[in-house]
Amino acid sequence: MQKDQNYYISLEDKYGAHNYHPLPVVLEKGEGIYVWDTDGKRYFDFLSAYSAMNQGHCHPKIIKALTDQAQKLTLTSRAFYNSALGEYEKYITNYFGYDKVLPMNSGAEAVETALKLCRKWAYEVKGTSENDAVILFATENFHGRTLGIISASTDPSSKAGFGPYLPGVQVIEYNNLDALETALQNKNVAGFCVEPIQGEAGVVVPDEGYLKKAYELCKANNALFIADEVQTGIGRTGKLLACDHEEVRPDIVILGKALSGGVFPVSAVLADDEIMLTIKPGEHGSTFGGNPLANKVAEAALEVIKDEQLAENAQRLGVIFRDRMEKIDSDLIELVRGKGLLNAVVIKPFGDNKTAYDVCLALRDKGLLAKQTHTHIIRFAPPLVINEEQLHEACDIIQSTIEELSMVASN
Ligand code: IF1
Repeated sequence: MQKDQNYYISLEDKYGAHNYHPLPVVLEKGEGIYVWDTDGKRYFDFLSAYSAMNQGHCHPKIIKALTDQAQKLTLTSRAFYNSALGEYEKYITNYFGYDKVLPMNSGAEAVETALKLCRKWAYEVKGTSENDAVILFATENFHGRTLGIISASTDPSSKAGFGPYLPGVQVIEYNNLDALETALQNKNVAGFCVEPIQGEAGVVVPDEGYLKKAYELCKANNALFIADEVQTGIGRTGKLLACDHEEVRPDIVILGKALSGGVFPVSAVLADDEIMLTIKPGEHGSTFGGNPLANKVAEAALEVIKDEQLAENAQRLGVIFRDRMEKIDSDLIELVRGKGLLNAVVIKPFGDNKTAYDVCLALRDKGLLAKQTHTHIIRFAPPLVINEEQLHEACDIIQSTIEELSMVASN
């Protein structure tokens, strides 16, 4: 018997932690760029689970890798070798051009792993005295929800009420090279952890050349450039990694989300031997890190990105999307920004204090799902498998929704 959406929503309200405030829609099925709610209504998915679904929902090749491996061996722990890990490690290190990979599960775990590697490298290679390492982060950063990571947050909703915080963390202004150069004068700085484009901050794209110059400043001061590509990586911004737009090869690359095509929690840290081998046996790990299921799923997910040229598709369609948004004749739109198919539209408050959330509700009613961030910004990030015709159809929905709300607001 078909249950109405409030049945599902009330269950979550009664039995689940209230750590989210989801848009009121209950999804039951996903395929490619579409999701369906429990009433069978179809939506364009323009959030892609925060860029985890670059390959589209339930991609057959990735699902096959999952189901095949699930019948054989799902987990051994790293107490023993397994036949899938070495081949995956060879595949992903060749794919991205690094000596080694440290496999983890969530993005936050991979970020924490990168920070531990950075500190270890500082003490064992750079020669920083024990417990004096400092790692730089950018204002408005988002790297996950662990106590270590939120110690670097400048967002009260991520940080407040969870103290005390991790020492050895310093925040500098994003997209400000002078601030970075000044901070690097402190020889205890071990590294700079940064998003090439800030996702949660609202798809904030730094000035052209920022990443390249930031990397050079880190190298000039014997500090590691750590790129958090959890959201921007795996083709999302129109290149395999967002750092590729400036031909920057980070010392440490952090991957997650679409590394598995949204099928399974898989994350990874890539680095060369000088950094990676500072962690010795027994000094770091995880029960599920490098499990056979994750290895096969991630390999398939990465193959799909290359085979279907999804980064190139994101690059081409991103230009079309931003052009479509910029052509919408509405004073609701303050600005449009992004790279590839990671884009955001900044909405001016309208009507009686209506915000981007109200636009998302209206978009939902018209069959397109997107989510606001920081009240006035709507992130638009469809799966990279979207084609030009589907993109225009989705843009038509966004355009008509915004034009109709503009009319209401102006009355
Ligand atoms: C939430 C945000 C996005 C990330 C970057 C690491 C992680 C994330 C650049 C951690 C995760 C997710 C987390 C999720 C919502 C979503 C999010 F709004 F929180 F900030 F995408 F922008 N680095 N981002 O974006 O990866 O541990 O989640 O696998 O926590 O609400 P994770």
